[in-house]
Amino acid sequence: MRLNIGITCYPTVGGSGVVATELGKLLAEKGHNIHFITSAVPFRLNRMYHNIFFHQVDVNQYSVFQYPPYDIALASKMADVIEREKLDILHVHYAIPHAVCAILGKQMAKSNVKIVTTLHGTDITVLGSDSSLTQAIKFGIEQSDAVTAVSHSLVSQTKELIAPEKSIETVYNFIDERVYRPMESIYHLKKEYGIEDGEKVIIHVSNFRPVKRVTDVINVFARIAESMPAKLFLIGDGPEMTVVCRLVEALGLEGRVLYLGKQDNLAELYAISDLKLLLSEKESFGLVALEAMACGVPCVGTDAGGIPEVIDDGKNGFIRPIGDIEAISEAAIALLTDQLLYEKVKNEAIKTVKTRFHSADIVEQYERVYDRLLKEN
Ligand code: GMT
Repeated sequence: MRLNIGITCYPTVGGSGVVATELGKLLAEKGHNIHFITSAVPFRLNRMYHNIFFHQVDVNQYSVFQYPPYDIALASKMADVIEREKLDILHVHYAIPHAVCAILGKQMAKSNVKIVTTLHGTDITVLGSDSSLTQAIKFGIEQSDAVTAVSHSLVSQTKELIAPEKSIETVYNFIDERVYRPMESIYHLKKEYGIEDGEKVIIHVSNFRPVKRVTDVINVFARIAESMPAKLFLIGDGPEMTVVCRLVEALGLEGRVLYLGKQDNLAELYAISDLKLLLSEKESFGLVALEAMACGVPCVGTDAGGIPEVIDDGKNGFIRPIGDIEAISEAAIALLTDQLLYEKVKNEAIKTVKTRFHSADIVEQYERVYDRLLKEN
C-alpha cells in the first residue's frame, strides 16, 4: 500500500538525521510519499525525488521570546502537514522534542495519524538522565503508537533509565549499499594525502565529543605507529579537538595525524583506509562502524552500548574494553600484521552488512511497523 509518511529528524548533524533521511529516500523509492518536516533540508537529501517533499519549520524570532519556540513551531507545522497531506504515519527520530511535538501536532490536527518514534541513543543515554527532561521523554515514548530503538542495548537502557510502560522493538540501522561499498584503493588520493607505499591508514570518524574518547584513539595510534609505518585520518570536528591536537603534539605525532575536518565522501576515504577505531564510552549503535565495514574496512571497537551488536569480536572485527589502550592496540596490530586474518575479518565485515543489516530488510521492518499500526485502526 502506498502511504503518506511524515518524517522529522535533526537534518544537519548526526547519525540520527542520516538514518532518517536514508530511510525516507528508500521508502520513496518503494513508492511511498515522503514529507520531511524539518528545520532545514536534510543534508543527505542530495538528489531529486518526485515523491519527496520538504516542509520547513520556521521559528518565530519575536523579541519577547527569551528562547525561540522551535518545539511549538514544529508541532504546528506537523499539524498543517498531517491535515493537508493526509499523513498516515508520522515517523519521528529522536525522542526530544520530536516525539512530544508529534503528539501535540496530532492533537492540533484532530487526526488519527499513527506516530512512530525511533530512539537513537543520546536522546536516552545522555538526556534521559537529565531530570528536567525525564518526564517529557517518558510521555513521548508512552504516547507514541510504536517505538523502535536502534539496538537491543538501547532498548535495555531505555527501560533502565526511563522505565516507560511501552514495548520497544529493535530495528537496526542500515547504510546505502550503493554508496558504501568496497572500492579499489584510489592511488592518486593516497599520493595526495602523502601516504607512502606500505604505510597503513587508520581512520576515526566522529563529532569529537568526550563520549567518543578520541584521546584513546591517539594513544592507540601512537602504539600502532611504533610498530609499523602508519598515518591516522581524523574526520569530523567538535569540542575535544583542542585536547586531541595537544596530545598529538605531546606524543610527537605531528605529520602522522591528518586532520581532515568534516567530510562528505567517506567511501573514498575508506577506500584508502586499513582500519577503523571506534573507542566510545557510549554508542547506541555505531553507524560509522557499519559504514566502514560496508567499504571493507575492519573495525576495532569498544564494548560500549550497541557496538558489540554490530562488531562480532574475532569474526568481523574486534571488541575490547572501554579505555583499555593496551588490549585495543594489541588487537589493532595483530589485525594489521596478519594478512590472512585481515582478509578473513574484512570479508566477514562486508558479509555482515549485506546480511544482518541489509537496507531492504530494515526498510521492510519499518514498513511492517507502519502496516501493523494502520491495521489496528
Ligand atoms: O554519535 C552521536 O553523538 C550522534 C548521535 C545522533 O543522535 O545522531 O548518534 C546516535 O545515533 C546514531 C544513529 O542511530 C547511532 O549510530 C550512534 O551510535 C548514536 N550515538 C550515540 O549513542 C553516542
